[in-house]
Amino acid sequence: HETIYLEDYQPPAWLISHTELRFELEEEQTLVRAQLRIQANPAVADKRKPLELFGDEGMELSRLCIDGQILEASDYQREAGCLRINNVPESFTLECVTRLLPHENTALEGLYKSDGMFCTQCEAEGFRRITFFPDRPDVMSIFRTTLVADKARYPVLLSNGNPVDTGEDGEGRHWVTWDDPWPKPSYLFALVAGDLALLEDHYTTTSGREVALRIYAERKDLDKLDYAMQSLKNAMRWDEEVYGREYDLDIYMIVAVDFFNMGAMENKGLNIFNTSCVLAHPRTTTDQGFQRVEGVVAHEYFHNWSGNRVTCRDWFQLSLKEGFTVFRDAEFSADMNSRTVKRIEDVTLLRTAQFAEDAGPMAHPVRPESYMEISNFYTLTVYEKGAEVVRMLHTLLGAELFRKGSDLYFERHDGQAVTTDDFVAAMEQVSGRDLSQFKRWYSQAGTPRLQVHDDYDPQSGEYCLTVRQSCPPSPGQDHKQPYQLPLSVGLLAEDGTELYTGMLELTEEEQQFRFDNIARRPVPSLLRGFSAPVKLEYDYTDEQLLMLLRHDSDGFNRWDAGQRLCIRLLQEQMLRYRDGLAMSCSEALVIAWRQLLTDESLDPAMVAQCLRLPSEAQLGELAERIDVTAIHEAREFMRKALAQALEQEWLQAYQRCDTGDDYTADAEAIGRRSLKNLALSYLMAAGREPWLELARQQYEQSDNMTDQLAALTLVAHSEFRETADELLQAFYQQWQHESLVMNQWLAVQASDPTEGALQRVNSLAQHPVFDARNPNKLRSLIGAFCGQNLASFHAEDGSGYVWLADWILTLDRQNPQVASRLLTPLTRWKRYDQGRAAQMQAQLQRMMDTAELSADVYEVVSKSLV
Ligand code: B3K
Ligand code: ZN
Repeated sequence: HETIYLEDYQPPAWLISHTELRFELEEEQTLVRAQLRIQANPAVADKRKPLELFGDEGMELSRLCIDGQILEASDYQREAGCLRINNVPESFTLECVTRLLPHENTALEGLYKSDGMFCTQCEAEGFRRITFFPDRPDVMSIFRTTLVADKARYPVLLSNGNPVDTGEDGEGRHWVTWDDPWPKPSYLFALVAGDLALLEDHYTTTSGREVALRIYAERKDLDKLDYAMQSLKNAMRWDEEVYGREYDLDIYMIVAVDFFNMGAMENKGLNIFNTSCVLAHPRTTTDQGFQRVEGVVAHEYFHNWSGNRVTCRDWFQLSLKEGFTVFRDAEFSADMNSRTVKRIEDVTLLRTAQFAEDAGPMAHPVRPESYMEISNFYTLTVYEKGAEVVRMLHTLLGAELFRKGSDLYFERHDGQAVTTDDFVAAMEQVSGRDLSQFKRWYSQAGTPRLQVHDDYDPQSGEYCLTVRQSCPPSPGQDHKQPYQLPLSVGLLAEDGTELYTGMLELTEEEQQFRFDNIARRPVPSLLRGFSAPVKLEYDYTDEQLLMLLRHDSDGFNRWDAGQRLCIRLLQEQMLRYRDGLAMSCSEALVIAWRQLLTDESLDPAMVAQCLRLPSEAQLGELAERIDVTAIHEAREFMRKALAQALEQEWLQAYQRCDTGDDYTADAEAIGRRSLKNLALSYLMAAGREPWLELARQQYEQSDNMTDQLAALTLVAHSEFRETADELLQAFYQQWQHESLVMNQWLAVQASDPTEGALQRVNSLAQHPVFDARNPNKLRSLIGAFCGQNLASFHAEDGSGYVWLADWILTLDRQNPQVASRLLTPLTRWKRYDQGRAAQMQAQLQRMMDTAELSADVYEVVSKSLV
């Protein structure tokens, strides 16, 4: 397996102006005829270069012509994913016919079948599984695509752009030709053929273009498309208002497919979505599911500008489109719902999973420098940290200049394939600032650490903050240069009055900031709104944190103060547990929580966020050595203690939030349900029979999946095994025909921490609702067990590790991308105690010793073993 380096980038020697494709879709095979209009790239000096096209090794080439002349086998060479043709003219038409077997394509890359329909996934390098092509994002061409298929089986034939012609071929076959006027790279190509139902609506853009909006799904899911449609219209309006970006075709299509490696794909004019990111109905979809649909629909829509009209020069620039688009969709969701809650959720994900990635063997900069398999770099670092980097630019420049910069970026690079440097250059130009130091955020990996100290001189009234920044080494980067970053700060008096509010800018390794006329020693509120993706250390007292939790004017930092306090208390209990001492719960915490829980003037969504203990995964990320058992025991102890100490208050909060209103998916209703179900979870943790009855009642009487699934999960994870089995069985009976609901059913059981978890997941893998070819099912079973059931996965005998490794080896032959992704938990072996680390390492070694690993799994395993 070969490594590709950013520094080796060369512009393409050949350009394609037009790509004409004809797909003969049949049950046993698909024939693809591609006609490419090719010219030598005038910007590349060496004109005698052979033509090199990418093409998957397994793809059958049945015809190859240049300007109508069939090529002899001696005119070209095929080797390792590449087709080389020597002695081609300056400009010519290449015709190429390939034969594909979509029904055997289990990798779900290129052309494949999902539940009887044909669909494609081409990002990043799937187009080379369809035909021979310069399959790289900086080669953009105009596509015209004809699909031919049996009319009864595949009445709907879709591709990018607009339908321009259609007809019947006799023998029950029909065809449709699609024309996409916008030049695009091959990774944005898509087709769909199937028997699909459709929800149609329309949208008028600010300049008056009428756009048909069509969302396609299986007929049985037609009632689950309204929310995606509304989200799409909201996103279109938002992008016009906030970024001045309009849609540019007459049709915008979304198709829902059940077999999909990721969330969704932004193919030009024809988005293809994992059903889990588009279908939504109150009866079958949780609040979280609704918000995911809204966010992903918006994300893919926003790519039409940040990704499609302006695309990436090469895959090292992936964050150019992904980081920016995640920032855009996060701001959209913040505007549609609660800004602070959205921020808390995003930061929690970053701190839990991205920080862990930064500290692991696959750590890489937002703009990676090398890769073996690009699919391994669709990561939290490229997406979420990349979005934080764009957010910092927004903070440093301010909203107005940032918008000017984005306008300039879109205008200057429309129709081009560009780099993150080009993005930053636009921001530099409009602001007149030098952002060269800032660009270290793109080139250096690892999570920076900020250590803050303060001094106060009561005589002079001067307060001084000293900030030291550092960043730990990461693979290939031993020493890091200081970053430029915005540090949003408030200074509070003891009674909570705000004495200072502002944004400090860090550029040095160590810097001091002085504040005058401060009458008393203030409490600093640091890194407000999480203004930079760093780990901030300041030696707060418990009292200071409690004060911030009550009074900080920054909602995010109010929450964060509470979390810091919980983390500290949990870490103390972990030590006590390890030393065999009795654990205890702080009375001050109970009092603070009681205040939050009983103050009816507070936003229930925020209260719920504040009263949630940090997850086991997050506690693990924070630990030097991860002690799975101590984390689990300390957290369970605290949960139970807080449950019992506040039992009446939890019940009152439950009753207050249980309004009996009809289901709506707005932020307020979602916030109420989140506090209600959190209260129920603490009542269940208190462990008394009446609360089991309350949960059962909620399970039976709720009219929405949020409440039903919350109750099911709590009972299923409790010691009340009889009721647990009864409800799991009832849930199965009720929902066995809803594939997405069955995913939840699998995940609930896979994440059940009670005794015997491995045995349960093993038998679920044999259950008829499970299908090892469907990535959603794999994530629900294997992903949930290894990622959310930490105590079981990390069982001391190593059984969880062997189980995962067995799965990876099986899946790698079938779907390398999914295999490589599921492998993540094993890569963190160095963070665990010796016994566990050795067993995890042994499983990685076992995989390494297996012949013929895919590039995907090979890259992750080999880097993890270093
Ligand atoms: N751009 C796609 C990612 C596809 C990755 C395939 N390996 C989804 C998105 O970020 O919008
Ligand atoms: Zn994206």
